[in-house]
Amino acid sequence: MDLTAGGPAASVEHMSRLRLLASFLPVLVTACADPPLGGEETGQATTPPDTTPYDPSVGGSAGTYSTTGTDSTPDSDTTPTTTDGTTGEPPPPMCDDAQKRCDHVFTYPDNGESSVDVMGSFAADGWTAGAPMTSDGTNWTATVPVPWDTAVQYKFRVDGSDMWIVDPANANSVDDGFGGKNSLLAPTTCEEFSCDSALIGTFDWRDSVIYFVFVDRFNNGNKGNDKLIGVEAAADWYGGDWAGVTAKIEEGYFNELGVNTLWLTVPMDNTNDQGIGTDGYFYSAYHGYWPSDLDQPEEHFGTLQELKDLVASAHAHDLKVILDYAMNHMHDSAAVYADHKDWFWPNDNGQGGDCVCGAGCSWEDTVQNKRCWFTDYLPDFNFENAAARKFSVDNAIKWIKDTGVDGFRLDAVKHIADQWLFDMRARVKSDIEPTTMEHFYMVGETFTGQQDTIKYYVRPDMLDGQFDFPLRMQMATSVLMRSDSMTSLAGFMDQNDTYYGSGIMSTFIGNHDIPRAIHLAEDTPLWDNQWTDGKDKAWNGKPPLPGGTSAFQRLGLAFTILYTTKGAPLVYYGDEIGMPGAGDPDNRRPMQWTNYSAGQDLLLQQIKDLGVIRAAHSALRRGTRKTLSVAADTFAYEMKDAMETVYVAINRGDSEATVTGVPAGSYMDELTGAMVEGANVSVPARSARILVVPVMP
Ligand SMILES: [Ca+2]
Ligand SMILES: [Ca+2]
Ligand SMILES: [Ca+2]
Repeated sequence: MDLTAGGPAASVEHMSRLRLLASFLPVLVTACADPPLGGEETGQATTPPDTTPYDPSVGGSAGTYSTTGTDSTPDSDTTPTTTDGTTGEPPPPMCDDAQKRCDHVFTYPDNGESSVDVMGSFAADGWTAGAPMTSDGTNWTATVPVPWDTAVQYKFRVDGSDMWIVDPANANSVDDGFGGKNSLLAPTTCEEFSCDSALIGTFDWRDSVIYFVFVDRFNNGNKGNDKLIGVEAAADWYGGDWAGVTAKIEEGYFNELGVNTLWLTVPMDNTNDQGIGTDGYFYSAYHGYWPSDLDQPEEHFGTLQELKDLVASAHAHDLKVILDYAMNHMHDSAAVYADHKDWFWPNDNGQGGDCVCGAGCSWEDTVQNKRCWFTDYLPDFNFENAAARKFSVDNAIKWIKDTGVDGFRLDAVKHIADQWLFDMRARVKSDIEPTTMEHFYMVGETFTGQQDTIKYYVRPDMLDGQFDFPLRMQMATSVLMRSDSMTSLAGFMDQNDTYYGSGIMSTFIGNHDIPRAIHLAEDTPLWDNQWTDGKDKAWNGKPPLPGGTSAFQRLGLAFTILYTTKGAPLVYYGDEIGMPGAGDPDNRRPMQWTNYSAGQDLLLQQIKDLGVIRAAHSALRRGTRKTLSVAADTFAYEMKDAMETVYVAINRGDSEATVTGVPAGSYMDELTGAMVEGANVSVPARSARILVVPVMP
């Protein structure tokens, strides 16, 4: 969505209570007039990036931005904060007993071992992978989610060797089948359980690296389907299409880049009407967020067969495909709106005014922001209405069946009734997964800095994950803009790493709703607010490609962190070459395919290298992160699983620095191929080292 960002971070209790009330809304809605949101024309937003309600793909609206749970030092002039006092933890996730897990702390006395892993029956691959333990000098410990109400057998593996030892502190044991014993943990239950993602299928979505193909702006494979509607070029259709994406798949562009998942813009037929934005410019529906016929493909993008061909080609090239699905609203030219007015909220705030978000109704109120219209020409589905909900979910399921896609990116999730998500997940489980035998990944967009609002939807009966906006904002300040320290980033990540439990978040530095990341990475950042929507330069004073290499190196550092930590990293098309652009629509320029600058070449090569390195090291994708050292400009951490440990040393500074915290030893730097000595690792300016113990031939 985008235009959203709105809504206060409701506590869960708050939200569910309001959801129950929602059907009585027409009489309950009062006080719909929000104060105007300030700052969006200046790029110095004190609230959210953007309120322009013409394009739900436009970057957030209202402000619930905050940095919940971080140790950053907010600047009251630039850091958006919530106006809503609600906080509160999300409820425990919902899942079957078979998926429930209780955290258990395994302990083993530290007698000077170099490493200890706890191995056992607690995980599907438990006896081969296990869990690495960490020592405080007295005891080795590891916190492991163990199956609900199920006995667990385990042993400790010492020094990574074949020496497996029963728990000296646990008298309960059973025969291990090899003439020895396994320690036995009695069945347990717990108040606070987690849910095992219990992924079915052959693809583990923790291994996903996502590339956002903004179809209209990517590659024009068929000039025969081009058709302009006559608005300014930057807001008109450009001509990119599914045939063009397929051509790039077959050229090997994505495989060479090292991504394995494509996110495609909304495929359904959009209106050919133009719509005016609050910036006074007219826009076409090139972005895909003005659907008018959910049963037809967008003719500018091609035919359904061409989309099927794209998916088939992607699969043949080991690429997954996820479709953007925008369920919140339709364009008012849609037949379904004419035929079923009762499936939509009226554009009426009950007080004699409209219910456009940010105008007659509020982006922030958790009842109003479910029913408000993003613009006065985008009727908002009322998914409290079971028939409307079924129509929408049926349609979403049909697109999966018709195209064979592997997942959805779901737009604006906090602007629809929760029940749509519950229904969608249930239908995916009953109608799709038994046939495909692969897990259908659903990642949501909730444009906010509030972690708890984002987390609310990350649960087995709703979403697998969401885009990690809070992480993106902290990365922008600490790595790109350097207005906050790496210490702040480390502190943020230390709590963010586990915040979403077993959810598979998509981590990112750029998307289509915020100005191009390269400009925050310039020696003097083009904006001084990480939340800016960049609209102040979207039409006039459009930024050029930065010269030199420093901005590209800083952006490369941000990607280095994303590619060496957990989550599904997202590359917004063109960010792999640091494409320039201010706010929407300038952040959606046609993809640049040739004539790269030295800085662009350097960044592109680094992204390719990072893809190879991430694929080669399971610890980077699935391991546990631990901060090893941090200072204003430097940051070191380890990523560890039972198979290996990888060390990452970052220096954002403009001169070479010594990064501490890596254990003494000799390492191979996977980025350069150089041999590097620990414990004090020398890292050149604006660069990183990814260190592994070299494998002896
Ligand atoms: Ca075309
Ligand atoms: Ca169309
Ligand atoms: Ca809505």
